[in-house]
Amino acid sequence: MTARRCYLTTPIYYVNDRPHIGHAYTSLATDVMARWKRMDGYEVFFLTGTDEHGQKVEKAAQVAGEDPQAFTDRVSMSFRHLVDVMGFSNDAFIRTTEQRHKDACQALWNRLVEKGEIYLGHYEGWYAVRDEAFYGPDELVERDGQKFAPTGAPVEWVREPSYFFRLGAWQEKLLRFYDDNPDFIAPNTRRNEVISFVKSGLTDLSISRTSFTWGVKVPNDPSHVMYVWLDALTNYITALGYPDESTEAWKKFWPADVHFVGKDIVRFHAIYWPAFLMAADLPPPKRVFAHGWWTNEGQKISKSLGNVIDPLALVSQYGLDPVRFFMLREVPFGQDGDFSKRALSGRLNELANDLGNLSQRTLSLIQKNCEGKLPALTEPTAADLELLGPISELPAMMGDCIERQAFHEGLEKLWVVVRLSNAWIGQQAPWALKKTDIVRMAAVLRHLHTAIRTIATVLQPFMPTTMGKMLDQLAVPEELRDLAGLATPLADGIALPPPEVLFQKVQDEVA
Ligand code: ME8
Repeated sequence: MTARRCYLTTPIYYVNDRPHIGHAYTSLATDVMARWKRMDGYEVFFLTGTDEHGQKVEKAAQVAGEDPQAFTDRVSMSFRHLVDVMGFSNDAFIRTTEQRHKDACQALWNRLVEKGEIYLGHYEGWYAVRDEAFYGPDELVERDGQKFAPTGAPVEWVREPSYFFRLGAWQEKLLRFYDDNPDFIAPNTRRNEVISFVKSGLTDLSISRTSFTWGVKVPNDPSHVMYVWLDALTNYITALGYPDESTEAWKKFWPADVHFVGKDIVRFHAIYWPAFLMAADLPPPKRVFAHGWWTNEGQKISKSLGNVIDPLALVSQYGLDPVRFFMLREVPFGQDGDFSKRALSGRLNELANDLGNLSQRTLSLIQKNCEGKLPALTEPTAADLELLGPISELPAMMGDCIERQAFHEGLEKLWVVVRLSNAWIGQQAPWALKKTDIVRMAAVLRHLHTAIRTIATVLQPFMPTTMGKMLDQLAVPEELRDLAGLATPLADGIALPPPEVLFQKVQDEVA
């Protein structure tokens, strides 16, 4: 049996600015998978952190009038704060200015030198500081006589001595690697883009800069700092103890199971990173999943438009779990999505009307009609199986969706069952059975309890606090809240606390 272990990462975020909804989104998806895997009995290592070197961060520090280290110390804290506010369950938070990380980068560099993968030359070409990326002349677009990267970032002409990584020599090996590992890049649109980019020809990659100093020094040539992407990508192995490959963490968790990234940084993760690793004789990660881009009320999010969405403000206005639910329910993971107040209100009302209503109705009937005690479990009838059949399939269904990072699909399918449960309670009408068949009423309420328990258990990774409260109301003991725990029925007759409303309805807001 393969070990039940799982290593999941978020990108490490640039500390040039405050966190926004995009950062919260990538980390949220990673958090949900990490929580799911833990609940499924896996040993999980979930890593996030901050990317603190490079020209972009150096410039932001200059603009702020601060020393780069003091600046990065300060801004990095705001990403730690985001972790707390969003309830992320990461096992570690890495900063690229840590000494252990600089050591790891230099060790990887030395290994690449030993393997003959690095040579000294001269770089001359286009560079976009905003993207920290080199672009070929044929990739640029021209507007008003000025050249821009395909991302819209301004580019500048750079000419300086540089070390190069022999990326060109990796073209065929990368293509073979994608072929042998069809799940390495997801979704498929991104995979196709990467493959066609690689097929169009790879040139050697400039991996050092001499025109600024805020970076990891190149071993034996301190006039160069490493290209920030070589530095940044290495974080995924630093965190496991690299270059010490004898650590427990390294042996347990490398290669990573999924690197969660936005579609903007696929090239770095799906081309450069496996090439660096294979060149250093290290195994490449198993999968890179690139999600789409959020817009705000139909507009691209940008500082200049002043429409950046602050996740902290959202959480303080709507509450954490509704925001977590909204982000993964609203948009198919992998596609672009739009944030609008109207969509958010719609999803919050869905929580209140469907899930809140189901549990509130069931639990208050148990409170009122069964003295607050869990009715006895009975053999299900054919009618009961119409509820319990789909309910029993939820854990496997969600597990399958999460394995594919199809969070939206998992929630969509689960919601069908929430609605079915509400329809079932309507058909069974336990409130009417009270007068006609009290035994049947008790049986119906017990099956509804089972249904809500399963739904709440499966939803815990998405809404940990609220589902924790729902499981409290259902009197599910802590040790039975994982997936394996679902197999153990609760004892008949245990006391349930009086139910409380868990989701508030909101007025529809139109922006
Ligand atoms: O690229 N919608 O850091 P970064 C969705 N340091 N997601 C978004 C988004 C949006 N509008 N805007 C940003 C870097 N993101 C590098 C990564 S990893 C070794 C180094 C998310 O601060 C998305 O995940 O620019 C994107 O990939 C990431 O933030 C970029 O964060």
